[in-house]
Amino acid sequence: MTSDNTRLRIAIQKSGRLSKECQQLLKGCGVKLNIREQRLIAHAENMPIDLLLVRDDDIPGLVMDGVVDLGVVGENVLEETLMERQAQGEAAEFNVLKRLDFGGCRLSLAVAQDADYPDVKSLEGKRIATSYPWLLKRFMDKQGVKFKSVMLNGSVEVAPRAGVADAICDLVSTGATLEANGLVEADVIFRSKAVLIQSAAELPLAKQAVIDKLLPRIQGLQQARE
Ligand code: PRT
Ligand code: ZN
Repeated sequence: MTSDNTRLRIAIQKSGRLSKECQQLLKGCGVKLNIREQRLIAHAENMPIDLLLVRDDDIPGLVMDGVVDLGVVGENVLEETLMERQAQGEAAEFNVLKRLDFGGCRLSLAVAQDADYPDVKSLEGKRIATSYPWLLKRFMDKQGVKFKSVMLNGSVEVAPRAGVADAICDLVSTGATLEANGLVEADVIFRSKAVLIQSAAELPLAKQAVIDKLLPRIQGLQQARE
């Protein structure tokens, strides 16, 4: 990354469910981007902004460590990272500048369609596969239900059929993936949207001025879409 500390650094997802809308958002704010495949960095042509194109999981940490000034990430990933870092005594500060109108989904418990699930207590002592162990644990602790976490970073929805878990806790939007895997949504534990976050570090005036320009434009774009 260039060491030019006058350009605002924004981390967005390189490729995935948030990337297109993040790029459109910036474009809508008048930021001219020249994003080339396989590049970690993209420089805006008409504003002092550099984009860092990364895995979504890396975005909260980059903001909390002050490596970038802003980031766009799902609240699910943000909250999970926050709890993990707090537990490990790592820096975990940031400010939410704006909740965005895309990336909507929910983190839900799901069980086999033929499972007996009167309520979450029926998962007592069961194995639950998830990529979100901290969010899951917080919910289950609140409910007073003990369980065994099976950490999977992908293919969570096949875990019950594969016999490695009794239930799953995964992101859902349309529900098609659950249905295709013979599962039903049992309880919603977290509702998420993409958010724009800022590092807690104090910014040079020039960078703050760019943020002050972007924010009302984002606000305007979102209002126009309502
Ligand atoms: O490579 P990288 O690590 O950057 O990407 P990723 O594969 O980890 O993330 P990605 O692109 O799948 O999702 C990025 C973010 O989009 C998530 O962190 C959420 O904030 C948001 N989001 C919104 C979703 C979904 N909707 C979603 N449906 N993320 C994932 N899914 C998956 C879900 O895990 C399941 O496999 O889609 C499937 C369920 O979708 P339905 O429509 O069948 O219910
Ligand atoms: Zn990811």
